[in-house]
Amino acid sequence: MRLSLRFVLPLMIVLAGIAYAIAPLVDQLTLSWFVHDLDTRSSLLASAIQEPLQEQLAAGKKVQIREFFNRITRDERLFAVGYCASPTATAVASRSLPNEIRCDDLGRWDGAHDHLLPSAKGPLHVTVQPMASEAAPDGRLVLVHDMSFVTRRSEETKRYVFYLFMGLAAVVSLVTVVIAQLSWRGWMAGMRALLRGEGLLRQPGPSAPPSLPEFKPIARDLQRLISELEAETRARDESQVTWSPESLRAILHGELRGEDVIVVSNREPYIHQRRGERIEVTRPASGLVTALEPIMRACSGTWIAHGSGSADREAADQNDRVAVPPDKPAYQIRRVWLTTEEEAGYYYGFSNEGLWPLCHIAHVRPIFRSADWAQYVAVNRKFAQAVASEAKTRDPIVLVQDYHLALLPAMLREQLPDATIIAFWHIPWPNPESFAICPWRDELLAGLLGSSILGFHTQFHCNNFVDTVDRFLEARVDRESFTVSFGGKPTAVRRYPISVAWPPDAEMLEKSVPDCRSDIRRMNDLPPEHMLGIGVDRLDYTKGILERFRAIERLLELNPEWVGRFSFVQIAAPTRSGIDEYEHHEAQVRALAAHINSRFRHQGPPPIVLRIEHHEPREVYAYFRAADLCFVSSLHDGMNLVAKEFVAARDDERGVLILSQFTGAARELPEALIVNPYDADQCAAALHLALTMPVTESRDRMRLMRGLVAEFNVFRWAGRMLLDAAAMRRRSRLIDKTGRGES
Ligand code: GDG
Repeated sequence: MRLSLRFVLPLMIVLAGIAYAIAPLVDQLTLSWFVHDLDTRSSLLASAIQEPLQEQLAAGKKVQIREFFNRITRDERLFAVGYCASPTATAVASRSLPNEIRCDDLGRWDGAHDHLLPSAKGPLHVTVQPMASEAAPDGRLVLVHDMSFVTRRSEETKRYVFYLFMGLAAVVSLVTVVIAQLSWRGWMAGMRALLRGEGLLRQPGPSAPPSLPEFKPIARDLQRLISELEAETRARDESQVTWSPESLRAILHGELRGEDVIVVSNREPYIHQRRGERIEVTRPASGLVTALEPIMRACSGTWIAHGSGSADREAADQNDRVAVPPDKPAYQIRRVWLTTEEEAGYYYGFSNEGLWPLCHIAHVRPIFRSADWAQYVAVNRKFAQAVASEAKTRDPIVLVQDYHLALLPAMLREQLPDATIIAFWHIPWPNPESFAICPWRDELLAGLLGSSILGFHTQFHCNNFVDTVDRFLEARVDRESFTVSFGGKPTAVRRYPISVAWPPDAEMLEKSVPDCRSDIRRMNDLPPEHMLGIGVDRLDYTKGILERFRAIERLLELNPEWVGRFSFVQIAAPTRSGIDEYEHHEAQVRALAAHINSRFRHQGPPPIVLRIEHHEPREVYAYFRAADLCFVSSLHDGMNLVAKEFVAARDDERGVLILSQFTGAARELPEALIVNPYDADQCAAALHLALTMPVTESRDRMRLMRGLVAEFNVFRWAGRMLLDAAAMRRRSRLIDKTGRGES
């Protein structure tokens, strides 16, 4: 309506102006037409009255002539008639003949252009016609017409012209507004399709909107603009937020209005184990659990995971749920039960003998068995059913974790089409050639592309994923917005570098650094001033524990002054014990540690203290605080949280971090001593440098790293994903609303 008025009013004003401007022209034109009319009329009148007039002139009856003239001037237009026998005669005329018309002055009307004579009553039209007779060869007849009607007609004509132009304005406006409205709707529909990512390609299927070529040139610009605006807003918002459990809770309540959040992972955060008469609760050694547990405490949602503990069923209620943490319940675990065959095929087989080595370049061959794949599909479906039964709304936010559940996003999309599914891939994504060897490559890609957002730790892994899709699937890849459209649904591929809680739980830092130093040394039979290195890992071949030990051996060879003065404690949590490769690896780790210790032991404490057992988080932190250096030598690692935990644990700003260049963490912590774990000499040099580094230098490095981990903590990791999900939901609700409003 406002649009129409904005357009119609100026148009009417312009047309009224035009009407006003052309009115004098119309006047002139009509006047010339009327003058021409009266000229013709006068000639006709003259010939009509010629005969009776000639007769009366011949009879010399001037009085009758005058009356005759008076009679014929009763015609409303004929104002006066006169006759001049000669230029010197007096006119015989009707009473109304103006005084200005005299017989001796008739010549002025002969060549006159407009024949007009102004008078008090209005303009008069004067024509002089020859009226010769024998008695008066120069006789002339004067006919005077009243032209006041011309002024009246001219006023009327002007009015008509004005109305005509106004009418024209109304019709033009109406037609234009209707056309504009129709085009605007079409344009808006196109824009909406673009924003949904549909306008750029013709989607398969009969109901798909047609591709609009006129939008293509602006599509990219528009999408880039939106991403830039989002990134800018996010950066601004993020920089203003101190990321903590409270800010995360505020996001959930503010941005997501406390919507239903469900986490799904293979590993559960609390495991109930039977120890004789007692049930013990343990927390598994898992980077994923370390990261997500504080998030769930803040969100109070539901965490769906495999119930793997020997007392898990006993601890759960009849709905397979248990409230955790046990001492201060904040959220629910919903346990999914797997048979021994399912666990063997899905977890040990396809996930850990297939996908794990496939995605890590650690030179261990992946093993793919079709029986494992069948279990993987079946278990993913089981998890999908559990999510559907736990969802309290038709559009929950589901956070799908890791490579065990690659098919889950697409399965969930079938059951909960309106859900916002965020899948996070915690391990590296290899290059397309490496990934392509998996016989179920396309199924895995299609499964992951069921998610709304797919996250990786680094941009490099995002690029590898998008390259893999581009190479093997019929999907549209937009590298500007980093979005993949598969089967008409877009998936945003994003980098979300994971991190640790900041500040760490107060109980982790309860014991002072000097106390940790002395207690840990005493527990390990090491002298009080002994230099100490620490490594904390699951006992996995990707973590480079063998390479780490070789580097220590090399250090002792190259710098024998450290023999007897330096020991390295390796905490190695048993993991995936049923798999041959892991058993073999554990044996190799034990043998190498024993070999190095036997080689250098004679001169005091052993160089390597190997602790192959699970440790509680407090103990792990005590080791971090007691150590002079921490060595992370992964051969390939998505992020590696141990590196960040070591930094978080050092509130004394001491300690040196040696970090493999093949971890995601190396991209964020350049102040660590970055090494290639395959290069034993380089690693040995880094160990020596760490052991001799001046306090000022190690403090500067540690300060910078602590600044980064504080700012980019795990609450920010989760917060960014949830903010992106919230923005996505707002956008799709707006599109739904405006789309419905129009139809
Ligand atoms: C995957 C990716 C990514 C270790 N031993 C014990 C123990 N741990 C804890 C550590 C740390 C966690 O386990 C290991 O985290 P990582 O990040 O090193 O590695 P993955 O388990 O392989 O995790 C990895 C991570 O997912 C997160 O996305 O960083 O790249 O491979 O928190 O402290 N914890 C306890 N006892 C132990 O004996 N309690």
